Amino acid sequence: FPETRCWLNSPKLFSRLLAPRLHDTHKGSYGRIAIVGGADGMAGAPVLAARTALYTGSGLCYAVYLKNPPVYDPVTPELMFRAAHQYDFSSDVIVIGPGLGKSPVAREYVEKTIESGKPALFDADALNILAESVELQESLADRSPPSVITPHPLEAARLLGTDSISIQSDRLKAAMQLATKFNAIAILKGSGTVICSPDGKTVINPTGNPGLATAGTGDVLSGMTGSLIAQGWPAWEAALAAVWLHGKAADILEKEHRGCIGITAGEIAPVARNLLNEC
Ligand code: NPW
Ligand code: AMP
Ligand code: MG
Repeated sequence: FPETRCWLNSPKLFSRLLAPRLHDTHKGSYGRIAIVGGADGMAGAPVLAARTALYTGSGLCYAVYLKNPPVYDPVTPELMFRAAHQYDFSSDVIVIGPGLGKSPVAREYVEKTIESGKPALFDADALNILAESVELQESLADRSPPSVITPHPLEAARLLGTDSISIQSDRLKAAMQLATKFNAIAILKGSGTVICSPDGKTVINPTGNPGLATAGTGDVLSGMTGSLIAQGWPAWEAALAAVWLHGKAADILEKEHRGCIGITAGEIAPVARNLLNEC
Protein backbone atom coordinates (compact mmCIF):
# COMPACT_ATOMS: atom_id res chain seq x y z
CA PHE A 1 0.00 0.00 0.00
CA PRO A 2 2.41 2.68 -1.16
CA GLU A 3 -0.04 5.50 -0.63
CA THR A 4 -1.12 4.57 2.88
CA ARG A 5 -0.97 7.47 5.28
CA CYS A 6 -1.11 6.58 8.94
CA TRP A 7 -2.31 9.93 10.17
CA LEU A 8 -4.55 12.72 9.07
CA ASN A 9 -4.26 16.42 9.57
CA SER A 10 -7.90 17.14 9.09
CA PRO A 11 -8.11 20.65 10.55
CA LYS A 12 -5.97 21.71 7.56
CA LEU A 13 -8.35 19.81 5.29
CA PHE A 14 -11.30 21.59 6.89
CA SER A 15 -9.87 25.08 6.49
CA ARG A 16 -9.31 24.38 2.80
CA LEU A 17 -12.85 23.09 2.24
CA LEU A 18 -14.89 25.11 4.73
CA ALA A 19 -15.44 28.37 2.91
CA PRO A 20 -16.67 31.10 5.29
CA ARG A 21 -20.42 31.58 4.96
CA LEU A 22 -21.33 34.65 2.93
CA HIS A 23 -23.64 37.08 4.70
CA ASP A 24 -26.10 36.94 1.82
CA THR A 25 -26.77 33.22 1.91
CA HIS A 26 -29.64 30.84 2.62
CA LYS A 27 -30.36 27.27 3.71
CA GLY A 28 -30.56 26.10 0.10
CA SER A 29 -26.83 26.82 -0.20
CA TYR A 30 -25.93 24.11 2.34
CA GLY A 31 -27.46 21.04 0.83
CA ARG A 32 -30.43 18.77 1.33
CA ILE A 33 -29.78 15.37 2.83
CA ALA A 34 -32.17 12.43 3.24
CA ILE A 35 -31.59 9.56 5.64
CA VAL A 36 -33.58 6.45 4.72
CA GLY A 37 -34.14 3.85 7.43
CA GLY A 38 -35.97 3.39 10.72
CA ALA A 39 -37.76 0.03 10.65
CA ASP A 40 -39.86 -0.96 13.67
CA GLY A 41 -37.77 -0.90 16.83
CA MET A 42 -34.97 1.15 15.24
CA ALA A 43 -36.73 4.49 14.77
CA GLY A 44 -33.89 6.26 16.59
CA ALA A 45 -31.16 5.45 14.09
CA PRO A 46 -32.25 7.88 11.31
CA VAL A 47 -32.88 10.55 13.94
CA LEU A 48 -29.29 10.23 15.19
CA ALA A 49 -27.98 10.50 11.62
CA ALA A 50 -30.28 13.38 10.65
CA ARG A 51 -29.57 15.38 13.83
CA THR A 52 -25.87 14.97 13.09
CA ALA A 53 -26.38 16.32 9.58
CA LEU A 54 -28.13 19.35 11.05
CA TYR A 55 -25.39 19.96 13.64
CA THR A 56 -22.64 19.67 11.03
CA GLY A 57 -24.13 22.28 8.74
CA SER A 58 -26.58 20.74 6.26
CA GLY A 59 -29.30 23.16 5.16
CA LEU A 60 -32.30 20.80 5.09
CA CYS A 61 -32.45 17.34 6.67
CA TYR A 62 -35.11 14.72 5.98
CA ALA A 63 -35.57 11.40 7.73
CA VAL A 64 -37.40 8.96 5.48
CA TYR A 65 -39.15 5.95 7.06
CA LEU A 66 -40.41 2.89 5.20
CA LYS A 67 -43.47 3.03 7.45
CA ASN A 68 -44.75 4.97 10.46
CA PRO A 69 -42.51 8.07 10.36
CA PRO A 70 -42.47 9.92 13.68
CA VAL A 71 -44.56 13.09 13.60
CA TYR A 72 -41.56 15.18 14.68
CA ASP A 73 -38.47 15.05 16.85
CA PRO A 74 -39.07 17.19 19.97
CA VAL A 75 -35.31 17.63 20.52
CA THR A 76 -34.61 18.83 16.97
CA PRO A 77 -37.95 19.89 15.48
CA GLU A 78 -35.92 21.31 12.58
CA LEU A 79 -35.86 17.80 11.08
CA MET A 80 -38.49 16.85 8.52
CA PHE A 81 -40.00 13.38 8.47
CA ARG A 82 -41.35 11.63 5.38
CA ALA A 83 -42.91 8.26 4.61
CA ALA A 84 -40.94 6.50 1.87
CA HIS A 85 -43.75 6.82 -0.68
CA GLN A 86 -43.56 10.63 -0.27
CA TYR A 87 -39.83 10.74 -0.98
CA ASP A 88 -38.76 11.48 -4.57
CA PHE A 89 -34.95 11.08 -4.29
CA SER A 90 -34.47 14.76 -5.11
CA SER A 91 -32.17 15.47 -2.15
CA ASP A 92 -28.51 16.25 -2.89
CA VAL A 93 -27.33 13.12 -1.11
CA ILE A 94 -28.97 9.94 0.17
CA VAL A 95 -27.82 8.04 3.24
CA ILE A 96 -29.53 4.67 3.39
CA GLY A 97 -29.31 1.99 6.06
CA PRO A 98 -29.54 3.25 9.65
CA GLY A 99 -32.10 0.93 11.23
CA LEU A 100 -33.43 0.09 7.75
CA GLY A 101 -34.19 -3.59 8.38
CA LYS A 102 -34.09 -6.15 5.60
CA SER A 103 -37.70 -6.28 4.38
CA PRO A 104 -38.55 -6.52 0.66
CA VAL A 105 -39.45 -2.82 0.66
CA ALA A 106 -36.07 -2.00 2.24
CA ARG A 107 -34.40 -3.87 -0.62
CA GLU A 108 -36.50 -1.88 -3.10
CA TYR A 109 -35.22 1.40 -1.60
CA VAL A 110 -31.61 0.23 -1.72
CA GLU A 111 -32.13 -0.50 -5.42
CA LYS A 112 -33.80 2.89 -6.00
CA THR A 113 -30.91 4.61 -4.21
CA ILE A 114 -28.36 2.85 -6.41
CA GLU A 115 -30.33 3.94 -9.48
CA SER A 116 -30.95 7.49 -8.22
CA GLY A 117 -27.95 9.12 -9.89
CA LYS A 118 -27.21 10.89 -6.58
CA PRO A 119 -24.16 10.65 -4.33
CA ALA A 120 -25.12 7.96 -1.85
CA LEU A 121 -23.86 6.42 1.36
CA PHE A 122 -24.76 2.82 2.22
CA ASP A 123 -24.62 1.83 5.88
CA ALA A 124 -25.87 -0.85 8.27
CA ASP A 125 -28.81 -2.85 6.86
CA ALA A 126 -28.32 -1.39 3.37
CA LEU A 127 -24.97 -3.21 3.46
CA ASN A 128 -26.58 -6.38 4.79
CA ILE A 129 -29.09 -6.26 1.93
CA LEU A 130 -26.27 -5.71 -0.58
CA ALA A 131 -24.38 -8.66 0.88
CA GLU A 132 -27.27 -10.93 -0.08
CA SER A 133 -27.69 -9.79 -3.70
CA VAL A 134 -25.07 -10.14 -6.42
CA GLU A 135 -27.40 -8.21 -8.73
CA LEU A 136 -27.42 -5.17 -6.41
CA GLN A 137 -23.66 -5.47 -5.89
CA GLU A 138 -23.12 -5.31 -9.65
CA SER A 139 -25.36 -2.29 -10.10
CA LEU A 140 -23.60 -0.53 -7.22
CA ALA A 141 -20.22 -1.19 -8.84
CA ASP A 142 -21.56 0.15 -12.17
CA ARG A 143 -22.98 3.44 -10.94
CA SER A 144 -21.16 6.70 -11.74
CA PRO A 145 -22.03 9.15 -8.92
CA PRO A 146 -19.91 8.82 -5.78
CA SER A 147 -20.76 5.94 -3.45
CA VAL A 148 -19.55 5.54 0.11
CA ILE A 149 -19.90 2.33 2.14
CA THR A 150 -19.41 2.31 5.91
CA PRO A 151 -19.20 -1.28 7.18
CA HIS A 152 -18.10 -2.38 10.64
CA PRO A 153 -16.03 -5.59 10.56
CA LEU A 154 -19.03 -7.95 10.61
CA GLU A 155 -20.80 -6.03 7.83
CA ALA A 156 -17.52 -6.07 5.87
CA ALA A 157 -17.30 -9.83 6.36
CA ARG A 158 -20.85 -10.27 5.06
CA LEU A 159 -20.00 -8.12 2.00
CA LEU A 160 -16.84 -10.07 1.23
CA GLY A 161 -18.26 -13.50 2.07
CA THR A 162 -15.88 -14.16 4.94
CA ASP A 163 -15.79 -13.80 8.75
CA SER A 164 -14.88 -10.84 10.94
CA ILE A 165 -11.69 -12.54 12.20
CA SER A 166 -10.33 -12.61 8.63
CA ILE A 167 -11.33 -8.98 8.12
CA GLN A 168 -9.58 -7.91 11.32
CA SER A 169 -6.44 -9.90 10.51
CA ASP A 170 -5.69 -7.60 7.54
CA ARG A 171 -7.86 -4.50 7.71
CA LEU A 172 -5.97 -2.64 4.95
CA LYS A 173 -6.47 -5.50 2.53
CA ALA A 174 -10.15 -5.83 3.44
CA ALA A 175 -10.78 -2.09 2.98
CA MET A 176 -9.06 -2.16 -0.40
CA GLN A 177 -11.10 -5.19 -1.50
CA LEU A 178 -14.31 -3.44 -0.47
CA ALA A 179 -13.43 -0.23 -2.35
CA THR A 180 -12.49 -2.13 -5.49
CA LYS A 181 -15.35 -4.62 -5.47
CA PHE A 182 -18.04 -1.98 -4.98
CA ASN A 183 -16.37 0.96 -6.79
CA ALA A 184 -16.99 2.96 -3.62
CA ILE A 185 -15.11 4.84 -0.96
CA ALA A 186 -14.89 2.21 1.78
CA ILE A 187 -14.82 3.24 5.42
CA LEU A 188 -13.90 0.09 7.38
CA LYS A 189 -14.87 1.08 10.90
CA GLY A 190 -13.42 0.05 14.25
CA SER A 191 -10.32 0.96 16.24
CA GLY A 192 -8.12 2.58 13.56
CA THR A 193 -10.78 3.12 10.91
CA VAL A 194 -9.39 2.54 7.40
CA ILE A 195 -10.62 4.71 4.54
CA CYS A 196 -9.94 3.49 0.99
CA SER A 197 -10.81 4.85 -2.43
CA PRO A 198 -11.41 2.67 -5.50
CA ASP A 199 -8.28 4.21 -7.09
CA GLY A 200 -6.05 2.98 -4.27
CA LYS A 201 -5.75 5.84 -1.76
CA THR A 202 -5.68 4.46 1.79
CA VAL A 203 -5.70 6.33 5.10
CA ILE A 204 -5.82 5.11 8.72
CA ASN A 205 -7.63 7.46 11.08
CA PRO A 206 -5.90 8.27 14.38
CA THR A 207 -8.84 9.70 16.36
CA GLY A 208 -11.51 7.92 18.41
CA ASN A 209 -11.51 5.70 21.47
CA PRO A 210 -13.38 2.70 22.93
CA GLY A 211 -16.11 5.05 24.16
CA LEU A 212 -17.40 4.84 20.57
CA ALA A 213 -18.21 1.17 21.12
CA THR A 214 -21.83 1.98 21.90
CA ALA A 215 -25.19 1.98 20.13
CA GLY A 216 -25.77 4.51 17.39
CA THR A 217 -22.24 5.86 16.83
CA GLY A 218 -22.17 4.35 13.34
CA ASP A 219 -25.48 6.04 12.53
CA VAL A 220 -23.90 9.34 13.60
CA LEU A 221 -20.91 8.76 11.32
CA SER A 222 -23.14 8.09 8.32
CA GLY A 223 -25.07 11.34 8.93
CA MET A 224 -21.82 13.29 9.33
CA THR A 225 -20.26 11.98 6.12
CA GLY A 226 -23.47 12.53 4.15
CA SER A 227 -23.76 16.04 5.57
CA LEU A 228 -20.36 17.14 4.26
CA ILE A 229 -21.14 15.64 0.84
CA ALA A 230 -24.51 17.47 0.81
CA GLN A 231 -22.60 20.72 1.42
CA GLY A 232 -20.54 20.13 -1.69
CA TRP A 233 -17.42 18.46 -0.31
CA PRO A 234 -15.87 15.85 -2.61
CA ALA A 235 -16.80 12.41 -1.27
CA TRP A 236 -13.19 11.39 -0.49
CA GLU A 237 -12.47 14.52 1.57
CA ALA A 238 -15.89 14.23 3.24
CA ALA A 239 -15.12 10.66 4.27
CA LEU A 240 -11.69 11.53 5.68
CA ALA A 241 -12.94 14.59 7.51
CA ALA A 242 -16.06 12.95 8.96
CA VAL A 243 -14.16 9.96 10.32
CA TRP A 244 -11.55 12.27 11.87
CA LEU A 245 -14.16 14.64 13.30
CA HIS A 246 -16.32 11.81 14.73
CA GLY A 247 -13.30 10.34 16.53
CA LYS A 248 -11.99 13.72 17.68
CA ALA A 249 -15.40 14.61 19.16
CA ALA A 250 -15.31 11.30 21.07
CA ASP A 251 -11.80 12.12 22.33
CA ILE A 252 -13.04 15.49 23.63
CA LEU A 253 -16.01 13.76 25.32
CA GLU A 254 -13.63 11.27 26.92
CA LYS A 255 -11.69 14.16 28.50
CA GLU A 256 -14.87 15.94 29.57
CA HIS A 257 -16.34 12.83 31.22
CA ARG A 258 -12.96 11.76 32.68
CA GLY A 259 -13.14 8.45 30.86
CA CYS A 260 -14.77 6.74 27.95
CA ILE A 261 -17.50 4.86 29.82
CA GLY A 262 -20.99 6.05 28.99
CA ILE A 263 -20.36 8.29 25.99
CA THR A 264 -23.65 8.36 24.10
CA ALA A 265 -23.94 8.64 20.31
CA GLY A 266 -26.17 11.71 20.56
CA GLU A 267 -23.44 13.71 22.32
CA ILE A 268 -21.05 13.52 19.38
CA ALA A 269 -22.67 15.93 16.93
CA PRO A 270 -22.76 19.06 19.14
CA VAL A 271 -19.04 18.61 19.87
CA ALA A 272 -18.33 18.10 16.15
CA ARG A 273 -20.21 21.35 15.48
CA ASN A 274 -17.84 23.23 17.78
CA LEU A 275 -14.81 21.66 16.08
CA LEU A 276 -16.08 22.69 12.64
CA ASN A 277 -16.72 26.25 13.81
CA GLU A 278 -13.21 26.47 15.30
CA CYS A 279 -11.56 25.55 11.98
P1 NPW B 1 -19.52 -10.04 17.55
O1 NPW B 1 -20.45 -9.76 18.68
O2 NPW B 1 -18.08 -9.68 17.83
O3 NPW B 1 -19.69 -11.37 16.90
P2 NPW B 1 -24.98 -6.35 13.48
P3 NPW B 1 -25.75 -3.67 14.42
C1 NPW B 1 -19.63 -7.01 15.17
C2 NPW B 1 -29.35 -0.34 13.88
N1 NPW B 1 -29.15 0.38 15.12
N2 NPW B 1 -14.94 -4.96 15.75
C3 NPW B 1 -19.92 -7.61 16.53
O4 NPW B 1 -19.96 -9.01 16.36
C4 NPW B 1 -28.27 -0.24 12.82
O5 NPW B 1 -28.34 0.97 12.09
C5 NPW B 1 -30.19 1.09 15.59
C6 NPW B 1 -15.31 -6.25 15.67
C7 NPW B 1 -21.30 -7.05 16.85
O6 NPW B 1 -22.02 -7.84 17.78
C8 NPW B 1 -28.59 -1.45 11.96
O7 NPW B 1 -29.61 -1.12 11.06
C9 NPW B 1 -30.14 1.83 16.75
N3 NPW B 1 -16.60 -6.65 15.51
C10 NPW B 1 -29.13 -2.46 12.99
O8 NPW B 1 -29.38 -1.73 14.17
C11 NPW B 1 -28.92 1.81 17.61
C12 NPW B 1 -17.52 -5.71 15.43
O9 NPW B 1 -20.89 -6.72 14.61
C13 NPW B 1 -21.95 -7.11 15.51
C14 NPW B 1 -17.21 -4.32 15.50
C15 NPW B 1 -28.16 -3.60 13.29
O10 NPW B 1 -26.82 -3.10 13.40
C16 NPW B 1 -28.07 0.59 17.33
C17 NPW B 1 -23.13 -6.17 15.36
O11 NPW B 1 -23.50 -6.13 13.99
C18 NPW B 1 -27.87 0.31 15.84
O12 NPW B 1 -26.99 1.26 15.25
C19 NPW B 1 -15.84 -3.98 15.66
N4 NPW B 1 -15.46 -2.69 15.72
N5 NPW B 1 -18.34 -3.61 15.40
C20 NPW B 1 -31.30 2.68 17.14
N6 NPW B 1 -31.22 3.41 18.26
O13 NPW B 1 -32.32 2.69 16.44
C21 NPW B 1 -19.33 -4.50 15.26
N7 NPW B 1 -18.84 -5.77 15.28
O14 NPW B 1 -25.45 -7.69 13.88
O15 NPW B 1 -24.97 -6.07 12.02
O16 NPW B 1 -25.85 -5.26 14.27
O17 NPW B 1 -24.45 -3.14 13.98
O18 NPW B 1 -26.16 -3.35 15.81
P1 AMP C 1 -21.45 0.95 14.36
O1 AMP C 1 -20.93 -0.37 14.82
O2 AMP C 1 -21.98 0.96 12.98
O3 AMP C 1 -22.42 1.58 15.34
O4 AMP C 1 -20.21 1.95 14.31
C1 AMP C 1 -19.41 2.15 15.45
C2 AMP C 1 -18.57 3.43 15.30
O5 AMP C 1 -17.76 3.57 16.46
C3 AMP C 1 -17.62 3.40 14.11
O6 AMP C 1 -17.38 4.71 13.65
C4 AMP C 1 -16.36 2.80 14.72
O7 AMP C 1 -15.19 3.13 14.03
C5 AMP C 1 -16.38 3.44 16.10
N1 AMP C 1 -15.71 2.58 17.10
C6 AMP C 1 -16.23 1.47 17.68
N2 AMP C 1 -15.34 0.93 18.52
C7 AMP C 1 -14.24 1.73 18.48
C8 AMP C 1 -12.97 1.70 19.14
N3 AMP C 1 -12.65 0.73 20.02
N4 AMP C 1 -12.07 2.69 18.86
C9 AMP C 1 -12.38 3.66 17.99
N5 AMP C 1 -13.57 3.73 17.33
C10 AMP C 1 -14.47 2.79 17.57
MG1 MG D 1 -23.95 0.60 12.33
